[in-house]
Amino acid sequence: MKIIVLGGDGFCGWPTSLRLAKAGHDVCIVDNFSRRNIDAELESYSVTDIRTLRVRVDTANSLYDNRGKITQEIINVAESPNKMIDLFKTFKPDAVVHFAEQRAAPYSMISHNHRMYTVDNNINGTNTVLSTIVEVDPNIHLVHLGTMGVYGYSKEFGAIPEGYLDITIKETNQDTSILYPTNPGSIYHMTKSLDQLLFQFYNKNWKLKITDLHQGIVWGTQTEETMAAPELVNRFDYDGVYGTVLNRFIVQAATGHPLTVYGTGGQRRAFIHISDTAECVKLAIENPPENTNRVRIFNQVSEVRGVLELANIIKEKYGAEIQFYDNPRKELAENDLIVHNEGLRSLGFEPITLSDELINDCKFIAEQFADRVKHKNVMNSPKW
Ligand code: USQ
Repeated sequence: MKIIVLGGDGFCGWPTSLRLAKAGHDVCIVDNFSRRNIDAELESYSVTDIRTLRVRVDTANSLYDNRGKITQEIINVAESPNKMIDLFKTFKPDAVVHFAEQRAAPYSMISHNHRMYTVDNNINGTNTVLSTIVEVDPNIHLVHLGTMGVYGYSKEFGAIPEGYLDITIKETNQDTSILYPTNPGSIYHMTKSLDQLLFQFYNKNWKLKITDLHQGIVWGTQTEETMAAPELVNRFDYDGVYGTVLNRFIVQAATGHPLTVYGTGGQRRAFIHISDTAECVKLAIENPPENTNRVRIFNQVSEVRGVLELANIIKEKYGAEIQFYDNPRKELAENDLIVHNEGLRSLGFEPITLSDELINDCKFIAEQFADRVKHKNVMNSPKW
């Protein structure tokens, strides 16, 4: 297949692009390096020494001789509707993967400018992709990286279904299913909730083929493909803005920082290893929806874990200390969470769950690059 990966230089986009190319698909990576620019803004860089996109792509192509070819285009998706149309007309994709959104909840809550940027970038970006598909070829399958955060994290309506909630309308006693009521906890998560409305409308009006993947918290850094050469190494964030909780705990253990549990650590969340991110996107692309009656929504998650539970695992393994901090976020201090993930499983997804080996691999990388970790960035989250 021919696949455009929007945001293909990022933490999830890069390993996914490699997985797709290795599977024989031609991949066009579109990126404007916004994530690398934010590194400079926050003065906080990936623990690993990531190479330029040019070097990454050339290295991958030299390894994948008889497989898919990777090309790159530097485009700001949200601001360049005409360039997007030209690209789609020349590349003629069968599928588009949309990772090109600002993805950190804390970043979206720093200031007025950060709220504006996150909404402008994410909503315009998604609308541009959808409108480009309408204009060029409505048969293109759009695979979007959504988030578990659109549901909120509660058992208010029971176990979290895959996008749609079965309800009975009291007045008519009629059974139906509705888009799950959204309950975002940050401006970032709110943009992914708004994305859902855009998808519903474009699907209703133009019958677009859309898969929205509500992903949990990604942990880990390397995949089989990014390990194939040092030039392919994936990024690894540990700071209080972009670092996700388990990766932060692993870097903290590797650098002698106490494990930073926010509040009581009673928050339960869905987790997925970075290798499964790539695998699930590949499965969604290779198995497009059978019809366009509605947007297809899958929960892209492997397992549910508690924050304190994870801290205790890292503490036991590496003898780290746990420190409790006032939670900088407005979120439930404690919650229960059950999440359905049968959709991707029915396509062959076999979740990689937390294992000593994978945690050790991750810690090994953190130790290797420990001198790149800036302690002042560990607790730089804004409060909201
Ligand atoms: N937390 C701590 N200590 C830390 C960092 C985080 O206790 O040092 C807690 C937070 O308070 C929160 C939980 O860990 O309860 C998860 O925080 P996180 O920063 O790992 O993840 P989050 O902000 O939810 O965002 C991440 C990704 C985002 C994705 C989302 C999936 O950055 O792109 O959409 O995970 S989900 O959380 O399932 O909505």
